[in-house]
Amino acid sequence: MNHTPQDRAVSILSAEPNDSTSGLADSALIEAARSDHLRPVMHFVSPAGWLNDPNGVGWRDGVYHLFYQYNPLGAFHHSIHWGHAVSRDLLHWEDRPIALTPGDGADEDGCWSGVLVDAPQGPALVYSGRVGEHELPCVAFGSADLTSWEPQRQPIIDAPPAEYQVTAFRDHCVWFEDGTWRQLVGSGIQGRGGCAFLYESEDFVHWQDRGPMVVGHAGDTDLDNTEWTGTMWECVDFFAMKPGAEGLTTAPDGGSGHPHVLIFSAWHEHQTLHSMAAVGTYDGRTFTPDRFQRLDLGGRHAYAPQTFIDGEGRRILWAWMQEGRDEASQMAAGWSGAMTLPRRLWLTQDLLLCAEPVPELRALRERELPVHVEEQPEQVLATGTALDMELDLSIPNESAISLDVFASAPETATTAGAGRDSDPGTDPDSRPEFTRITLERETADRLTLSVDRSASSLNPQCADTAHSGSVPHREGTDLHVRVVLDQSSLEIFTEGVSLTTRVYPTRPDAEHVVLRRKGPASVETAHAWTLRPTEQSHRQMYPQSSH
Ligand code: DQQ
Repeated sequence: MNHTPQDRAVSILSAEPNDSTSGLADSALIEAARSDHLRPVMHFVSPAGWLNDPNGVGWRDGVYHLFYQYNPLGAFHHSIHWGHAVSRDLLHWEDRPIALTPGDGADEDGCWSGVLVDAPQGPALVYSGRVGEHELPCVAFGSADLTSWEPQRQPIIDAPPAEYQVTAFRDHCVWFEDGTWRQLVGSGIQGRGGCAFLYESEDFVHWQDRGPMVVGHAGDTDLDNTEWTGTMWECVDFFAMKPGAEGLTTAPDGGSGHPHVLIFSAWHEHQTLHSMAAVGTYDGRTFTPDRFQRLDLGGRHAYAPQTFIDGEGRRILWAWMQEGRDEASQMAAGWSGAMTLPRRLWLTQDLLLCAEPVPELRALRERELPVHVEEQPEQVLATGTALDMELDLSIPNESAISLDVFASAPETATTAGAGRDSDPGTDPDSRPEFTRITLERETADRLTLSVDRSASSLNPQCADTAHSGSVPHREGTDLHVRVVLDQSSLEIFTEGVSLTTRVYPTRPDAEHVVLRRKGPASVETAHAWTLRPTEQSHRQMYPQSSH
């Protein structure tokens, strides 16, 4: 397989400002970001600069809180702060002052990922303070309105458990269970696999080591195996969930007898691989996975997810939509990273963790486009680069349906097998661009969903590897597919499976959606809407309090 350097990003990019754009004034960064046509218009993005993991996600008194890994100095991973934004509808966000800034002491080189907790002392952010190349658990206590924070600048756990040789030790999940505070720290044990260490505390100040709650099996290093669990588990997130479409969920509860879910991001030697979920049994001390699954078929483009329970009792997830263009392009664009759409989770009776966009997102539909499905095997279905589409499909045996999105004008887009390497004699600037989504029948019970990015961009510095995976679906039953496009992001949802990726079209006409059918497949219904932009009109790199 031909991997461009951007196919696997490292969790710590070059880390030092080494380009002229890093010295840009705040207003110039914001202006650069806003003028980039590849910046999503209805996904959450930082004012400009760098964004990675969602942190401290939560709901309090009707308000959603989204904290996130943020570098206000520029679009590179360095000196990580915690940005903060609030929303009442999960769609429109208002910036709040930066919550955490690296300081003297335990977080002098960065305030890495963590969570928001209602601690006995009041609101608390439990996060990973970074010094040099190492992280340790830290805490900051905050005001009731969650806008001002006092980092303690002392680790709350002094070191990883001494009896294990760990691959790394960071990221947190904290809950109250059976009269005790519990904390997981993401890690890995050399020679064994990723793991989550469990700690307990009576007072949220002193934390006792209870050993590994669960250890994976690293096995052989296989970076191309999309189901490999890696050698370290980043961003652990743990909760109970009852099987059923309602997604009934609680904090972990070893006495409940309910299935438990551990979400983590598989990592290996600075490479961010993909997010996964383990579903299994928790007895209050040990978690025994029955199965591991991919959380999203787009690999690192839906990385470091974190979940919370909202006022309606839904478990909602955001993940970091990591970029797929090179570092220099990110720096020049003045921004990097976006959140996925907020997704509601539930567990099937077969203990498969599923996701779909929250229904609130329908409110962003601006205009319904006329969509007429015709008989011919290939047609333009819609035009736009910020679109929400819903289709009901029938894909019987030996058939497939493809949608080319971000596709240049059809005369060129329809060239069979066209791709960057397929016709070296063609003028490079007139080659077609398209990103091909395909759903193909595999068995009576299963489809394959894939995305081919080999012709997504004429810019050779963009990730071009394909994504694919299985979708459980019984032939002859309804098949509903949702596709959301937002400038450089693509999210596909079907049967509870999601696939998130990033593409960077360069051609001004790369705005068509082209439908193709193979064999007896058919489109029963198809709808498309343009999407309303949601970004606030005035943003600052260092937002001030509105109170
Ligand atoms: N991102 C954070 C870490 C985490 C990683 C650093 C995952 O805490 O392990 O920005 O993307």
